Amino acid sequence: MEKLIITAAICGAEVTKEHCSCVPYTIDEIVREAKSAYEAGASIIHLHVREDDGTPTQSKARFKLAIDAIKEQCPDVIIQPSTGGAVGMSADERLQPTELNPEMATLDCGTLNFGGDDIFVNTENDIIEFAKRLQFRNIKPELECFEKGHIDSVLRLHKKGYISGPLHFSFVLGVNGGMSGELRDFLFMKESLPQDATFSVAGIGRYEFPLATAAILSGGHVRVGLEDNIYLQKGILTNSNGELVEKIVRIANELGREIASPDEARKILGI
Ligand code: KMH
Ligand code: ZN
Repeated sequence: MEKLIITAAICGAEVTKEHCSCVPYTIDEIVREAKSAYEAGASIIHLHVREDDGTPTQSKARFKLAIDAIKEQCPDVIIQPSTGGAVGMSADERLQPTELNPEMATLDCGTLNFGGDDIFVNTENDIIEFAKRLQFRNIKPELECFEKGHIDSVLRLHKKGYISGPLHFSFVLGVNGGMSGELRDFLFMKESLPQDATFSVAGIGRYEFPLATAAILSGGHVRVGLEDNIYLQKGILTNSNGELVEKIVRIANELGREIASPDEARKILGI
């Protein structure tokens, strides 16, 4: 089996220090969390940024500060800025970090309810515009799919040439409004992919570690981090993103799956 690529989603846009005190807001805190994840074995940092008071922002300048500071501490890590940002942001706002030409960025592949009254809007035309931007700048898309219909959209847009291969999917399962993170849902998603695609799984909340284990066993890759889950185990908050990554490394070691370095991850993903 290929080595395991671990992505750390260290910050997100929704989780706050009230949920878990180690959620990073300032640049120093973001670097601290990225470094802890990288040193534990993460080869990709999925990055959102915040103002110092915790407000989510897609500001190009703020991303540049964070990326430069992370690169000083973790020189070879792959940085994957979010183009999802936070619910309610405009497409132009969300796309700002692509102007920094990162190696990767997310591409959200469909609209869904996002808990409560929020709707995370990604129309087909939005997806095409975002995909064109990534293609133009030679940025590898991480194809975030929150349910099976999103995979179908990707395959249709890939056929039309809007999304170039090799395709790398990320199943984000367990969002309230998206597909749940039961094993059967994961298997349905995985079996819907073309043979030559790679995939990673991000299980939200209690789904994080069971789905990570399923991904490790089935040749997929894994995303963990405070964006998705703040608990190390039931009722025990994590002290850092690094602790969440360490747990994945322990599980992977037990199951005989080696961990990919950032350069090995680049090869696997065709970056
Ligand atoms: N914050 C969510 C609304 C992404 O990073 O591309 C969207 C999100 C997806 O987190
Ligand atoms: Zn995100």
